[in-house]
Amino acid sequence: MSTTTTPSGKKLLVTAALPYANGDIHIGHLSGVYLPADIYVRFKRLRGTNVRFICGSDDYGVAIMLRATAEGKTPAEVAHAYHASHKADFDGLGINFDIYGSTSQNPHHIGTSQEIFKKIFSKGYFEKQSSRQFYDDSKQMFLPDRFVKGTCGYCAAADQHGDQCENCGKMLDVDTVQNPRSVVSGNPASVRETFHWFLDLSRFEGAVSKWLETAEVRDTSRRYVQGLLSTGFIKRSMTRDIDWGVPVPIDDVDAKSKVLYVWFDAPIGYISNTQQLCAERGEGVEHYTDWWKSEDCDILHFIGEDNTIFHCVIWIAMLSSEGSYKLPRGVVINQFLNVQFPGREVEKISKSRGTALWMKDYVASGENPDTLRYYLTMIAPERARSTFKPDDMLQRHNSELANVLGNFVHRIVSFTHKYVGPHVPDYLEEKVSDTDKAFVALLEKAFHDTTEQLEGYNFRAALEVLMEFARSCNRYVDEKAPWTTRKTDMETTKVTLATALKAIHFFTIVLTPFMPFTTAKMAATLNLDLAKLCWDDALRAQPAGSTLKEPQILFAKIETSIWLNAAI
Ligand code: B3M
Ligand code: ZN
Repeated sequence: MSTTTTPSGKKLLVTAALPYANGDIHIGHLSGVYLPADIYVRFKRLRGTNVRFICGSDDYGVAIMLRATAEGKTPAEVAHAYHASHKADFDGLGINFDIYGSTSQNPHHIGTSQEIFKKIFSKGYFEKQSSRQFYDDSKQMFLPDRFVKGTCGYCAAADQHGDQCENCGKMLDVDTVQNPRSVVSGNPASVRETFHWFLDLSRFEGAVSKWLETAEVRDTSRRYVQGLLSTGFIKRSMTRDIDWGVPVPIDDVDAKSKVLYVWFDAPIGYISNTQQLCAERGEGVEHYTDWWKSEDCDILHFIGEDNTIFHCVIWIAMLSSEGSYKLPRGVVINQFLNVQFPGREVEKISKSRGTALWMKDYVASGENPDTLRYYLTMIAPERARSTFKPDDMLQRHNSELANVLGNFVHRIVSFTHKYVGPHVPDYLEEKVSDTDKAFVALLEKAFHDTTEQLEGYNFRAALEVLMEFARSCNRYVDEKAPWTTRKTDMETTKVTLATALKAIHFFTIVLTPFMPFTTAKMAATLNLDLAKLCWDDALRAQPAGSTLKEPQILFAKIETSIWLNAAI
């Protein structure tokens, strides 16, 4: 069958935020970033677009150093271990990146980051400025924000990080933290003067504002960036006094032993991972420009709400000042996910409070990955925060996936085997009734609505359309009652079965972006090679006579799930 292309026919580079290599992946990460990105990529591939899906671990920066100090390891050891663990989690959930790179292991990352820094430097966009920073005399090191703890100078809350008070929310600095001490040694921290290279973001207000006019971003995100623009951008230091990162590549005595700010090198990880992918595919590293500097390719970033400023302001400023890269076509931003355990209040996802639900636990439990993919998509925090409820997931698995979708597929394939044998029945056109025609019209409408919602990044609405159609499928079968008509009117029964099988064929294709494990089973039952099918094939039926295998149980009913009592 044919393969379609998108109307524009452009290539597409999709990136998902690079998770910090200082911790594991939890449901909030999955629902906010990786799952919607994976759904979108699978959808666009089915539509015939040439897509590359880029991700990898974000290995540098203070967060990884802190974790290394806590675990008694080197930062590289910590980063490599979490990198491997992320990869296993994503594989287990069917998040199919073309590459899951690592900023500290990618052979191109340091060079590419330094090249971009130097280019921006040579154009005069950086300002060297001195600033006062906390210092640990015993360890002879500067202490970036999170390496210092002390009492908030505004509200007197104890034990606050050096950059922000969690109690009163105020930003803290060297003058507003009292009794500062080093997290590394526990000793009191002193203050020293140091030089850094600042990017004056206010010079890019015009560029960001222009980009925002045409960028594809959700309304909430657009308003947020417009809000930032209305208060004006500030200068931000793009260098740090730590030794885990990309060395600052300029010839200046004050730049020695400094590294790039992790938010400078991290998004460049999207580029260096593309370079590595091009090299791995034997195309040559230099072909990354086909994806990053070509009019023939669009770039789309998927991120969580806390990364908005970095992608919609700093990254746009970096790319604009560098000058040779394309700006992203869009940034798809989701809000945070909360959790609610049975009998408890809605809570934030928090490691320390035990409300973070880890991907590796779900994967190890052996529960159906598609149940989690389904539920997280149905509650996706696309426009507002939403709440994950383990009991709700279990209930919806049983009442929606098992009772509605699984049941429809199972009974139609079973009836077919029983009434007409193991193949798609042929039927007489004159036996097609208004009910059958109305049902096919519903299928076509579901197809167009789902397509439109997916093109608009409305993954939740797209899946709702499909589940609503699945309910119509059961109603159709109940109305046509093939178990009765088979006794008196075999020709009508064949129409019913063939029409319902058309719907199963439809689901096998259109549900693939959402639930790839399940549709692989459905494809096996229908003897379909999913790799050869495209999105528009969902409107076609399998030819009469195609053989069918025995149905498999797609969703067994479940009575419990690993997270039901997780935080009690
Ligand atoms: N590592 C923050 C985070 O994991 C950061 C994203 C980088 S994307 C270039 O939320
Ligand atoms: Zn405070």
